Amino acid sequence: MRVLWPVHNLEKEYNQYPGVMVISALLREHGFESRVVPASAEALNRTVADGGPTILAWSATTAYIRHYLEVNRAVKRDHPETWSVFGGPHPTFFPEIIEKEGVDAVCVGEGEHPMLEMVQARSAGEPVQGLRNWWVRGADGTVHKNPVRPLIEDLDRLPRPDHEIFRRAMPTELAQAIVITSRGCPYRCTYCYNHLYRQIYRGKGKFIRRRSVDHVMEELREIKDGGYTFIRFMDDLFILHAEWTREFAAKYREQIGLPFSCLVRANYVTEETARLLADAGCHRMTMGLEAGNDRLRNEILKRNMSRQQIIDAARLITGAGIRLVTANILAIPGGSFETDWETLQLNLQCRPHFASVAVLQPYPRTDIYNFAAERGLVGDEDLAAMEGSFGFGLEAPLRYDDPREKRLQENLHKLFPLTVLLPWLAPLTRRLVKLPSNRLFNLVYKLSVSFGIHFRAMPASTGLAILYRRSRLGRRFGRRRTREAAPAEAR
Ligand code: B12
Ligand code: SF4
Repeated sequence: MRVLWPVHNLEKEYNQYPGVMVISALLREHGFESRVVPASAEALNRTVADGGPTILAWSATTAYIRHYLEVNRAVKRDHPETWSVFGGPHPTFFPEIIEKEGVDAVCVGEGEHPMLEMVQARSAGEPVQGLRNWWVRGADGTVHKNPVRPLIEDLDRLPRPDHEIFRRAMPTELAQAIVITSRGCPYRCTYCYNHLYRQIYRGKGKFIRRRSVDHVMEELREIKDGGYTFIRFMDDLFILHAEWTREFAAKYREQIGLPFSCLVRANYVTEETARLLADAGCHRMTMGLEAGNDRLRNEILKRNMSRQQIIDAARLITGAGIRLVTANILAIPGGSFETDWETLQLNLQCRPHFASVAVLQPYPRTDIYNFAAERGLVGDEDLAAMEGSFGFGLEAPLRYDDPREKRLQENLHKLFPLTVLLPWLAPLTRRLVKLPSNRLFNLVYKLSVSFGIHFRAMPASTGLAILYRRSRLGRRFGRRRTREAAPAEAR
């Protein structure tokens, strides 16, 4: 039995999916073939046709689900014998996608052991209807809805993530590696998936868990040997545990030393942490600023932090020589263009190296979605746009009584990163946002984001390597190189 993990736009993707990597490691440990493949119907049909029994394993966020369901449906029509399973954030919150054509089973929550059991049972020809965490469609069409098992208590017992699965599938060498050292977050921000996850797992074990520093170091040594130049820690709150951070900083500096980035929260940034991580090689910290207006930030988004905490943390981070990237959200329900402008102002005070900015995507079933829906600002029919956006949309999904207000907010979104890079533009930006929406603003947005990510948020060599890799030239040249180097099973 082989497991294929389809990934959208694989030839341009430069990130790996840690959830897929850890499940894949477990499957390979148990002798199953597991590989990442391009998520297109033509490519999948070809691959499925020339192999044995196959499980298509889709790892889906809301922004990708529509596309994945469509491709899966097309493949299943030609190859009904293939078994299609879905997992990841969207299926976890919407196991109802089991009703969609071509979906055989949906995994709710953590997928390591559920997936292993599913693959073992399918290859042995045993029934799968009763497997925990799974919603399974039976032969007669009945849907079996099984409860989730407890959360994995000790993350050190999981195998090291299978970075090879992405390296083999991607056309050129990858520059940066994504690593996760913990699961869970103590906060309940209304737009984030954590409060929903908590509800699913209430009474099913400790929510916040962390791998030991030594377990993480083993993974990092492999990554270093693999030739990566940058490590991107994507834990929800990397500096949550002060003692862990101290041990990590000392060992990382000694054993790894590659530049890295991590995600932090203003109220956890201390002088000591910033200094320790800077000495260890921290190149960038990404910090949620989210909203400049206190009411929006604390009452609506439930961020639980003051302006002063944000300003102090920014000073500590940049003072330690670490690059600062802020994460911001515009078009928040209950807000306006003027509150979005306050967000820009707070960024100008913090002086980040780059400001990433999104128009709020109120993902269904989150508290912010319910808040907006109760006020008639969003409805089920608006979900379609989010389910097919492939990332942050350029349009605000909220409904507006006044189209001018929507235009102001959307235009500010496009000009935001550039204005933070060049603060003297602020008076001009305030005038420009009144113009009709136009393609030039979209272009300015794309160019300033690309510049900010590749040259301000990453070391220039990594940023350039990624840009090259995504370019036509890089893809053509790199593909040849990988063909020569990759083992036959990966082609
Ligand atoms: C790392 C990360 C990324 C990485 C990797 C994405 C990925 N698909 O793995 C990158 C940088 C590419 C990324 C991009 C985006 N991300 Co992101 N990201 C995260 C982050 C911080 C950690 C994810 C992670 O690795 N967790 C650890 C692993 C072990 O958990 P996991 O991924 O959930 O996987 C487990 C289970 O879900 C399950 N599982 C997962 N897939 C499958 C598949 C099968 C078949 C099975 C059985 C089980 C299974 O088993 C896994 C192991 O237990 C999460 C927040 C979070 N804490 O989860 C946001 C998060 C997943 N991202 C989010 C978003 C919105 C995005 C983007 C849309 C943003 C954008 N502007 O483009 C894109 C989508 C890109 C994409 N194709 O997925 C949202 C998704 C919300 C939603 N409802 O969909 C999250 C939840 C954050 C949030 N705000 O709430 N992201
Ligand atoms: S602090 Fe970050 S990860 Fe934690 S709940 Fe808030 S947004 Fe989510």
